[in-house]
Amino acid sequence: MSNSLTEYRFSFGPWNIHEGADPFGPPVRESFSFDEKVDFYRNLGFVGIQFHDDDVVPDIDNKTHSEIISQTRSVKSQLDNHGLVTEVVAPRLWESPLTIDGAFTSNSADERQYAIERSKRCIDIANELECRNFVLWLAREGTYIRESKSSAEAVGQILDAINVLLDYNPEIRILIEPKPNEPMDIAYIPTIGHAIGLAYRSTDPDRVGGLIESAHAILAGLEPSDEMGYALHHKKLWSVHLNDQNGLKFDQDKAFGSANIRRAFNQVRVLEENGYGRNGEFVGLDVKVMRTQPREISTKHLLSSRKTFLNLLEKVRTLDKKIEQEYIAARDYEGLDFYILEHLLGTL
Ligand code: 3MF
Ligand code: MG
Repeated sequence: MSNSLTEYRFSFGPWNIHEGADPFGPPVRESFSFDEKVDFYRNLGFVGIQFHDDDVVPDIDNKTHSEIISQTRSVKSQLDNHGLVTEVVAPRLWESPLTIDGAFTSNSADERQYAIERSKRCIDIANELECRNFVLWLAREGTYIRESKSSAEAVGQILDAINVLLDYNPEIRILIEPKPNEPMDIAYIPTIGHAIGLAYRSTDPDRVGGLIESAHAILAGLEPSDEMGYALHHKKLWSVHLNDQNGLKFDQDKAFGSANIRRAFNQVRVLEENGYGRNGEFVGLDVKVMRTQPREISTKHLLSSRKTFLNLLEKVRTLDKKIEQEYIAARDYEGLDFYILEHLLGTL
């Protein structure tokens, strides 16, 4: 690893600019069009774009293969014109009437087949966008009641699907984005440990890794920076969705650092200290603006999350390693704890 400082590159998905609907209320802001969203990126300090397949090709299930490719090419040239690159593409496997009972783990063979075909189309899109990163958020791969499926069999079905997709395109890398609890009651692949276990069991372990979203780790009752450390050790942390979460509630996607600044500091710390970003990984965000925010200023959560990352990066880089090591050597973790707090507060 060279001694030069990592120049982090940031990404977000178009769904991060949204209309404020939640399960209990309708949209409160007019939509921005896809073109308007693309125009925002550079001004907000972002060069990477995260996609769902149907962000690129709306109504994808009713399009022919050649329509999918030509629509993707037009988005590619739009991105080129803006100096944007595609970080990841993910098949939106949780909205179709054919995935109500799960995608790769549906109890219907036809529905499982649909999920595979849809994922292949998504890989074709990634390929046209010159993107190798295929994200699998296994949204509906779980159960509302345990008795409806066999969990052991379901894990095999997910693994089989991963192997089919690895085989379909020899360039693509699969990034599993684990989440424990939503939209299903319980998910089959709830943590990064589960995801990495599957990676090693696949036909090409070097091409299966993970994406960790802060809030998803917190919702599993885990410490996001340690989850990241686990994946970093395995060289399988290929993307992150930084955000924040106030306790074990619904998936809040709060601005990074807004609920717990020290927890955010430790995420930046583990990324920085383990060379994240040096192989082209992006610092991805997955954040929602508050429902209360007026439309004209409904991208502030993106600006602030990126700035918080950079502010905390400065804190990581300016932490006095010598002092830190002295506290550790003396096993004075009380002293270290307070040193970190004073450093974060700027009261030293
Ligand atoms: C759900 C998520 C998703 C994924 C996205 C890309 C809608 O909690 O975080 O965002 O990040 O589908 O994988
Ligand atoms: Mg996410």
